[in-house]
Amino acid sequence: MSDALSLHSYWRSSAAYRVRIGLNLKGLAYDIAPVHLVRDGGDQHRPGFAELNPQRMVPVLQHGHRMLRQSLAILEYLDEVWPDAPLLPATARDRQRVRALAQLVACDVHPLANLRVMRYLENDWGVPQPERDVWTRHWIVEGLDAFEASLQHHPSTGDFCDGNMPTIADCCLVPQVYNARRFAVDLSRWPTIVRIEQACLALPAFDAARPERQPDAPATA
Ligand SMILES: N[C@@H](CCC(=O)N[C@@H](CS)C(=O)NCC(=O)O)C(=O)O
Repeated sequence: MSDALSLHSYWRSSAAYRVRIGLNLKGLAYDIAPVHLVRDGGDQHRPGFAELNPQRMVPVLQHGHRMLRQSLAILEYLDEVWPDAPLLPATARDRQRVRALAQLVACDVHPLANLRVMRYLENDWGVPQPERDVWTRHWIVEGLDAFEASLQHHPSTGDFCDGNMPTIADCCLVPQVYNARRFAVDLSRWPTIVRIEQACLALPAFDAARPERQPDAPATA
C-alpha cells in the first residue's frame, strides 16, 4: 500500500495553505490535487467529492489510503507521524498558547468569511458584494486585533508566534494575513503580526506554499 501524500487543495484556500506550509516545514514530498472551488459551481459539489470529504471542503490530505480532514487536525497528525521540525512547542503551557492562537484564526475568524458563508449571504439573503466585503473585513479586523494583542509584550513571542521556530500558529496566521491583504485591510495596526508574517515568508517552506506559487494558480495571480 502506497504511503504517498497527496493534498486536495485550492490555490487560494487558506485552510489548504496552512497544510502546505506544514508539509513544507516537515520537508515532506507531496502532490497537489487541485480542487477548483469556484468554477462551474465548484468541484467540491461534484457527486464524488463527498467520498473525499463529506463536508465538501478542502484541504483533504490523502496519506496512502487514509483521507485526512480538517487543517488543524492534519497539522497535528503530521507532527505526530513526523516529529522532526516540530510544529508545536515543548511545554504544555506553550502548546496551549500556540493552539489557542491557531484556533483564534481557524475557528473564530476564517469560518465567518468562508466561500459557502459568502454564497449563502449572496444567494439566500441577497447581500450585495460591498456589504459582504464589509462583513469579511469586520471579522478579520476583530480577530487579528485580538491576535496582535495576544502577541504583543508576551514573553513567548519571538521571531515567530512562539519563540524562534514556526508552529501551527504561524501556519494559520500567514494565510489569514494573505486574506486580509486580499480584502485591502490596513495592516499597519498590527506591527507584530506583520513582522512575524515577513519572517515566515522569508523561509522557503512558507514561500513555496504561497497561493501564487501553486500549480492551479492562474497565471495572473
Ligand atoms: N475547518 C476547516 C475549514 C476548511 C475550509 O473552510 N475550506 C474552504 C476553503 S478555505 C472550502 O473548502 N470551502 C468550500 C466552500 O465553502 O464551498 C479546515 O480547517 O480544514
